[in-house]
Amino acid sequence: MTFDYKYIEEKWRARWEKDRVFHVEDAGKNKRYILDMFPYPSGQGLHVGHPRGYIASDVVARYARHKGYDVLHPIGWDAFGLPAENFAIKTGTHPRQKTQQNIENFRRQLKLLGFSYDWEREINTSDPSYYKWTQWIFLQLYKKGLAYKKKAPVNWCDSCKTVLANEQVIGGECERCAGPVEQRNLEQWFFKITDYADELLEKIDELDWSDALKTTQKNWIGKSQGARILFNIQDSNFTLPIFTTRPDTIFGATFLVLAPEHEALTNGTLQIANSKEVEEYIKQAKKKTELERKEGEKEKTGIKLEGVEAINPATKESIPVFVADYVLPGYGTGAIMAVPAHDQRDHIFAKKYNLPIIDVIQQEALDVKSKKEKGKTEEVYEGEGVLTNSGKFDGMSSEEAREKITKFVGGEAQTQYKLRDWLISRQRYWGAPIPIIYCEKCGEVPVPEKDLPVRLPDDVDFKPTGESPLTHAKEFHDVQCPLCGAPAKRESDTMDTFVCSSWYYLRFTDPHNEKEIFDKKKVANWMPVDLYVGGMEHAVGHLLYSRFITKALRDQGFVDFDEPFLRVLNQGLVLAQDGRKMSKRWDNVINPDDVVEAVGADTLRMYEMFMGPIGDTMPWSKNGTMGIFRFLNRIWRAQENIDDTENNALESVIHRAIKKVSEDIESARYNTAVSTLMIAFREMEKEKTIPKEVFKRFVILLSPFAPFISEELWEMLGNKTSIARAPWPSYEEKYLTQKETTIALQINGKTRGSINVSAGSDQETVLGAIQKDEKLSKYLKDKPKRVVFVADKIINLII
Ligand code: ANZ
Ligand code: ZN
Repeated sequence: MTFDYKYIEEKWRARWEKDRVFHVEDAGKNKRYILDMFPYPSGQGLHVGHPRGYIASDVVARYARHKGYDVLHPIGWDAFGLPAENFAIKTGTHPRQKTQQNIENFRRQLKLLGFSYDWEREINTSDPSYYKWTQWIFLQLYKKGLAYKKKAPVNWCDSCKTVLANEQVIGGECERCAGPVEQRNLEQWFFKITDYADELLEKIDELDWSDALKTTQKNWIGKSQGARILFNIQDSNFTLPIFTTRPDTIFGATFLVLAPEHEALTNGTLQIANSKEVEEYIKQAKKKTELERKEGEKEKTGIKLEGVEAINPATKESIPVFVADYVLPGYGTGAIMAVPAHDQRDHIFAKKYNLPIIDVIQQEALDVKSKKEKGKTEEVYEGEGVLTNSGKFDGMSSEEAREKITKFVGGEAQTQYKLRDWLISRQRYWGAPIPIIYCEKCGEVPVPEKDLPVRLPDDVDFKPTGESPLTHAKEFHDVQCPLCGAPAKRESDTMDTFVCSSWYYLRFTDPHNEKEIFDKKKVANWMPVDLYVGGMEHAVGHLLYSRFITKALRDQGFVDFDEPFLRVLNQGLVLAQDGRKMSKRWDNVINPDDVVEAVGADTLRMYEMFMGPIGDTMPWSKNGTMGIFRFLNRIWRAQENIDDTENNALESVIHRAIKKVSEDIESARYNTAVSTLMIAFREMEKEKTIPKEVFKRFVILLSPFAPFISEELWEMLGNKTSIARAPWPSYEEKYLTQKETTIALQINGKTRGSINVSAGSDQETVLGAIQKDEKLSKYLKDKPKRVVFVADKIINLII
């Protein structure tokens, strides 16, 4: 008998669909919402790395069904976005058509792998029935002042011809095309996520997320406690506020620095003698990316503002003022007091322009000595210590001095966040239109809710020009003002696709609702998501945006919980066999279609769980898949050895496996769950026969990992309904604690040896063990006339 995986998989795929096995209606008392980060349906289809997270979540979803939960396990498509549009520009295929094709391929591939999605809940963010509600969310935020338009320095990618959110700029480059990102002053739409900065930060600690994920998000929000201190400008009424986290170092502040974007440089408040030179510098600075400006080691550039002096409020001495691009706009006040002895950047700058460097913080005495001995007094000391050269504050600890000095110079405590408002407008075609109309008389007018969706027109020239392609779609663009009826213009920017994905998990609870975004009761019953599986790359974008949207909707009474994702699991990458990332460029991409063809979906699923801890990055191994394939074949053949005998040893084996596999699934150790199955099965194989009741339970344990073969075996064992909801077996303590005992083997009353068996083994089991023992099996060559058996003690063969 061989394992005809092709036949079996096809059979069960069809059966599941026909019987709606994974369809779920409403959440009962015991619900589990298990979610994958829904995919962007790219043209390449899936490679074997993509399903790793999907398999893990499917194992959990299937396990939860066995445990009797109502399980919501949906899937859909994050279908708007640049790749489809770029493809359209290259080939002329409409993004809608291309996206549709890609979705069909993705759907086929996911079905191939046997994921237990409720396909009746499939959603597509580029469908008007979905983006209608994305636009509706925009309007709710707009009503509360959480969506606003303003001119601001923003990230511009000149090859994608669009602005980008801060979260889409990776190391100064465009996340999509890796082109350089420059700063431009443009009018754009923002969501006011900063209103929620504090709550977003505070609540992270309550979540069951990995430390890496939590830290990344915390740093992105970037809370700094510091002070805002005013510096008077000499011979003027003008005061310049700066933000510092180290007011304790103010006696060492020997100059001030303004960001090139600082308004005081251009609005006439400062009498700058060399304004031409300064203007030139400002122009140059604009060409740099934020990363180039931030880079620590590189040389710092700047220009002294001639004729401008500030007064250090602590020392009352006058100090020069510079413009330099290492000070960034939009953080703090865009101006700093520079303390070159205790800040690396200021130090580099001071060295270059020959500015005084005054030590004001001393390390602990001993450290200073050792530092001096090493001749390193020149180095910048950025840590805490004891004040020196600081007048009456000398000798005070830096911590204590922070508060005291802030008071002394009339400053005020200020909390500062790195998080910026979320830039959501894009000058691209393939996205959800922003529901705003501009009227000459009425100004900015939100589209009335009854007029939603604002449909994305199909017939548009989508070549990017820097202006949104929708500007040129006359019928779309030229409209009537909803308030006064005068001719008006529709907003032609579309929304960042991250807006679409910031709320899709809510829609899955009520995906076909045409009257409202979702039924409040359904959302309340299913949410929050119990387990969310996806890539670490979403730490600061998607996961943060979703938390914000949830909180904004909560504050308007649409949902009644604070956090969307209680537990997040980040799967590691699957590398190619050669240890490199899978890439077309290296021709090392492994397509799951081929693997399924060669060894079946069960093997692929189980192998990807077995390859290593789910969070680790692992290379693909063909040998590894073959090992799993052989394992499944052995299980298949084991059917031949099933009977109704009892076997205490195997009873104990299966109880232990039940315990371990359950615990492993619950704590995301899918790899050790698989090895537990392997170990248990090896024990079963050693026996002449496997009791049916043991095998049955084994098949249930197997089914989350290898659902197709499990269904087939389940049916062969005489079951009429799908294994998907077969109750998960339970274990009893008494079987777990069972120890081994040594039984003496006697022949005609004389001891000839001994054998180890699990305690409580019956006569059959002990005889079986003797049979298998190399040395003792000879005593069984002739059938004994009689057997005297004392459990756990003696077996006496009368020959
Ligand atoms: C004086 C000082 C002395 C500073 C010292 C640091 C060390 P975080 O922790 O990231 O919040 N800063 C303030 N605004 C800035 C801006 N717009 N662009 C660049 N740098 C800016 O950093 C806060 C510190 O970064 C502030 O504290 C300020 O330098 C600088 F021994 O003030 B500090
Ligand atoms: Zn009007």
